[in-house]
Amino acid sequence: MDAFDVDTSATNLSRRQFMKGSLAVAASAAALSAFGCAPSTKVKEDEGAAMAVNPEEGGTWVAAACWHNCGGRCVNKVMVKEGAVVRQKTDDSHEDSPTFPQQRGCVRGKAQQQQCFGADRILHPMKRKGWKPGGGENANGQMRGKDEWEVISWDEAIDLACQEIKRISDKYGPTGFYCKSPDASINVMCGCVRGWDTTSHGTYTLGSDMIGLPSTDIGKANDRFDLMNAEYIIMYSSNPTWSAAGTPTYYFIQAKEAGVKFVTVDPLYNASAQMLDADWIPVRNGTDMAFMLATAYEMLRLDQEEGNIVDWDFLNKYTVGFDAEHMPPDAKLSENLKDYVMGTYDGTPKTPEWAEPICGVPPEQVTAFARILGKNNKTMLLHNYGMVRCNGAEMIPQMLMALGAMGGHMGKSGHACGGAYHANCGNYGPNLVKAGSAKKPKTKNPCSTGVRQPQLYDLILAGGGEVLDVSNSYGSFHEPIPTTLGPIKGIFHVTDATLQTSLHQKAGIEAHRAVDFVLTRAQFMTTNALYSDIILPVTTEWERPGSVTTCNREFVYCYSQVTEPLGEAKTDQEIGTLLLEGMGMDPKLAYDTSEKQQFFEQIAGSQVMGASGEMEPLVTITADDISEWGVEGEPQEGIISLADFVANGGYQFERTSDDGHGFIGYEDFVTDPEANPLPSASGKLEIYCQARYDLMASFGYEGIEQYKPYPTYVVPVVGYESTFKDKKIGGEKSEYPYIMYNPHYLRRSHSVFDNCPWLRETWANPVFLNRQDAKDKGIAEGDTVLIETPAGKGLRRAALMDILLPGVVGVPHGAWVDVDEATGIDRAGSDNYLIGAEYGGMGVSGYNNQICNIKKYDGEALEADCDWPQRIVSA
Ligand SMILES: Nc1nc2c(c(=O)[nH]1)N[C@H]1C(S)=C(S)[C@@H](COP(=O)(O)OP(=O)(O)OC[C@H]3O[C@@H](n4cnc5c(=O)[nH]c(N)nc54)[C@H](O)[C@@H]3O)O[C@H]1N2
Ligand SMILES: Nc1nc2c(c(=O)[nH]1)N[C@H]1C(S)=C(S)[C@@H](COP(=O)(O)OP(=O)(O)OC[C@H]3O[C@@H](n4cnc5c(=O)[nH]c(N)nc54)[C@H](O)[C@@H]3O)O[C@H]1N2
Ligand code: SF4
Ligand SMILES: [Mo]
Repeated sequence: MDAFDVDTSATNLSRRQFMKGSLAVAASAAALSAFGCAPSTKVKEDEGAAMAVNPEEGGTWVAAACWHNCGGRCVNKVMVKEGAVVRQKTDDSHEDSPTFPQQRGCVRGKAQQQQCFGADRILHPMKRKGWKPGGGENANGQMRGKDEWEVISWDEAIDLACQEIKRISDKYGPTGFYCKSPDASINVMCGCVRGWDTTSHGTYTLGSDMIGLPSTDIGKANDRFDLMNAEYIIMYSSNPTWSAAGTPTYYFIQAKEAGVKFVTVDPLYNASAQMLDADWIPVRNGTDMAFMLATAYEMLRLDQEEGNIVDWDFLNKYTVGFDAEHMPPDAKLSENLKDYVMGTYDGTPKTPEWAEPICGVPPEQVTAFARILGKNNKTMLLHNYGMVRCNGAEMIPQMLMALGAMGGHMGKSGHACGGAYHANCGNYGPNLVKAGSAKKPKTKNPCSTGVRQPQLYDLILAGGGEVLDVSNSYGSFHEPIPTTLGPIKGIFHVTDATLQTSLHQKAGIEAHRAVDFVLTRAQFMTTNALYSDIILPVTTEWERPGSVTTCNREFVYCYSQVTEPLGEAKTDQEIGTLLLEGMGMDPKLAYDTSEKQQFFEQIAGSQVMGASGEMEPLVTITADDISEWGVEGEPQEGIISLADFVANGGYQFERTSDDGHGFIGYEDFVTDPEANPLPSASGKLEIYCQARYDLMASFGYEGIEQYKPYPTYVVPVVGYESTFKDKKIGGEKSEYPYIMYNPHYLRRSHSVFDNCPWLRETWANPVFLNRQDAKDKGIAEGDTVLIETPAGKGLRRAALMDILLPGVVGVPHGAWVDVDEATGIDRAGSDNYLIGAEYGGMGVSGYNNQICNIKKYDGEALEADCDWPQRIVSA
């Protein structure tokens, strides 16, 4: 690619180098020196990182950040010697035991040193050669992604950026800019139009509280010790072994060893299912509603024929909308779930035979699943969110909750129904330790408009237009505010990988080429950076004073600085400060304390559950500590000294199964529903929910007339039906006969780590194909496959699988797009290059039920990703 002057010598690490981590680090450090910068490392105690010297190695262990949105939160310790990381280890602060487990890291964490010291780090401010401030022709926008780069000074970078920001701001005001989630400096400097998206929690993002669930359905599954009391744990669309590394898998293994039987409902017999020896219910992506409705039908049938399946007492007392006798007072439609399932309204009972052509699950498996959900079993229905990141999945939250309620699986030991997500998966309950706040000032974006993220690109390309503003910020929807936006001329990228992780990437690239100015903070030549004009080198967390994060209810991690900033990299706060100064504004409006002070505030404000049952200060801080750190604060009494807290890498609350800190979700509500109402209008679980439906209907998005205020089967705007001509299941197949989905993949945390040579070698990032599908298409293992969708084309090498449902194609999430400008084909297999902007219902980003075709590629075969050169831009 023209944009890179590529130096491959330091990058293609062999397997032997991978095995010898320290050698490989030396290689990266050498590459940095060649770049005019040898990393220097700060190990002085007075810098806040109290480190235990290891005399044997002559190095120093530091608790180092692993800061990504990876689903885990683990201890990651590095030994720093002569400016390089020479060893790495995980939690060894105490002996490991099932009740007091170490917070062990994953392989990505071990490759973290290549994030900080990687040969491809961006170390200097860079400018795209063809860009000049002033807009229009000066921007030379079509060259974004193709142009060459030049190193410029910080002074020049800030001066150019501020000139352009002022110009755009003066002419167009706050709506002249776009940033998915602006930071304090952007809010103060100019403001911007924001993008909202349904990312992690899919359709649970819309009003979970309105149906009586906690926000995004997180927090009402039980404490880890209670997993052992279940007879069955259903892992619905859930693969914590991949997507929640750290302790969750360990807790599930303990349940397995205690005799709990596992069931997985998933198009893939995933790694968690394999490890837990789960029974597999293979459901086609985006068709869970059909499967769930048939399960409800079978529960009702079995209950009538055999009894003891449906917990009528639970339904009647704690829910509304299941049947005609228990409707919520605000219902505008006299319909209910039970009558819909029985076919009262449409003459179609939602039997397993009705569901099978849609969801692909054999009827006998539906019956078996219905029995497991029966009221006399101790069953936990734990879900992740893959099945709601689908078009048409709007009513899944209500349906899944209805199934849990039909079996009465809430509020009792051994029973649960709720989200099992990220680092808290398998372990919910009030926090026993908690990180303090950094106490940064609050800033306000002068523009309140949030636009559905994938729509923004079309809006930019159209030079502005009408939008319906429906979401204030992540997770909070409101009645639509029709808004007219003018042209967007500037794009900022801060801490999101927006151009890579949002739908409609092809239009996104064009939109980036259409504006006057794109300013990106980056550590590497990421996709955002590649299509920018000015890149400001930002530090990694390893180059900052440190921070405290709440990892799970039992553990807070405290990490410290590993090295001085590499090259000319600066922290986000330093960059924000320079920009504000460049704009002639007071940086104090955005940042009123030092980063060191913020770190200290987090430590001082950290809390632990005390003997009294109240949260109390966690860390003991002396007057000497305060003067050594050079910060402002008051001495306080806690249970661990500041030096130990920093050196150990935080604090873990030691648990036992009878410590009184167990937690059963919904226990208070089930014990006394009047005294402890849920957040819904009726205070109960709303299987029929007028409020959530009315809010969604007010958006007026496509296909809304198909929906009801209770769960029904809806044909999605794009989904399985679209794999047939005329959307008729069973008819002739369409041009795109397969369903594509995006597993969150081991190599990466979203887009992060995709450039890491060790991880590229470890995880190949293939396209997942069913073996028979591949055979039918003449595709063999390792062949280069062309994946075609209505939105774009991408290449990946084939991995053939017997554990993937036929008709399903897995394109792992987050690969850095690499468009061949001649063919328009993306060589990297970026998920979002293959997805457009179609949406309906609530506007969910339907990552997991897109349509595609696959073929053996007749062009040049792809090399393995680990043999691709890194994106190294030389000065
Ligand atoms: N097709 C498809 N798209 C998806 C998904 C899917 O399943 N399929 N999943 C969605 C989900 S669930 C999510 S949560 C989103 C995630 O979307 P993003 O949050 O956009 O993804 P990340 O790759 O984590 O982006 C973080 C970026 O911040 C940069 N960064 C790291 N540290 C710093 C720092 O200190 N300062 C600055 N300025 N930058 C830093 C990283 O290099 C990276 O570019 O993606 C969504 N997109
Ligand atoms: N390694 C790694 N871990 C991560 C991340 C990452 O990027 N990489 N991202 C983190 C973030 S922010 C998030 S939001 C989480 C996401 O975490 P998850 O939601 O757990 O991740 P996914 O892999 O998208 O989906 C989980 C399972 O759902 C299945 N599935 C997909 N679609 C459907 C469907 O329509 N129906 C059913 N029944 N099953 C389906 C998939 O096959 C998969 O086994 O992961 C977190 N952890
Ligand atoms: S799970 Fe996440 S936090 Fe833990 S070591 Fe892996 S990448 Fe780091
Ligand atoms: Mo996410």
